[in-house]
Amino acid sequence: MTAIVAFLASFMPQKSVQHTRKYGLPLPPTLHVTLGPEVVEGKAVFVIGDIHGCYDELCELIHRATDVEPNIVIVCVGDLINNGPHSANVLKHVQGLGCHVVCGNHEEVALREVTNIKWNDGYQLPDKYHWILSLDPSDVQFIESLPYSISIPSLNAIIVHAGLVPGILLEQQHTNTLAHVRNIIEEDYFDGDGLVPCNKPDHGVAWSTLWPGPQHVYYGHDARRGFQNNAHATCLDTGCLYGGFLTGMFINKSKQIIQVKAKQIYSVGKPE
Ligand SMILES: [Mn+2]
Repeated sequence: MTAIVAFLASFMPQKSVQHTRKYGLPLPPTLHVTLGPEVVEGKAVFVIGDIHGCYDELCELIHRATDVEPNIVIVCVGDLINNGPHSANVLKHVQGLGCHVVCGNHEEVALREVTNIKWNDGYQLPDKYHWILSLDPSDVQFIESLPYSISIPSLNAIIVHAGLVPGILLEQQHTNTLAHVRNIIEEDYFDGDGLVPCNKPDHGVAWSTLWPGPQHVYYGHDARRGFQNNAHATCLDTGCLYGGFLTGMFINKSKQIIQVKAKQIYSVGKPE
């Protein structure tokens, strides 16, 4: 089935995407970043799932990863922040370590709140976003600059926060897909819109089950389904925020997975 969907999708005309961003945010300077040999050659690439302010678990995960491979390049799938205990610390730590990060839906929310604070006199910042007030301008610039995908051609890998619609070129994928999609609704190709991205978990099927490759996609955003290892897509969001695990994976050589158990349940309720 997957092969058929991908085969059909590859023949459909590509609609040209209008690049916009949620909440009317300006686009980052580069939507799609490529890490070439000058960055990754001779190093182990370690991809880390959704952190959501879980700073202690992040430090432990990186410590354990560097015990395995001292020379690593770290790539984060986004949602570094919000709803967890130490969002600002996580932001500063990943910058200090020179991690490569893609933009998640929660980075967009943080930028929306920064804009609200800046332009709306007397804006009542919700309590859960008060951590934003401790950011330096350079931290905000860092979030503003985050791309929506990171490709590593030498490893045949793409890292995004949420996912992709099969049959659409990476450069033609909408930012809302890259940072929000969970499922795909299959509509008629002639009377409908073909493969339609959707972020509701109970409509359609997981996008990653339809993704045909050839690149392998590493992503997060789907704590409800948790770790998923499809033929050409691996989900690394294992709900640390909800008392699950923070997961990282070496994506060259060993494919070794390292997990750190959450120190506590930081958010109750159904994982998003
Ligand atoms: Mn997310």
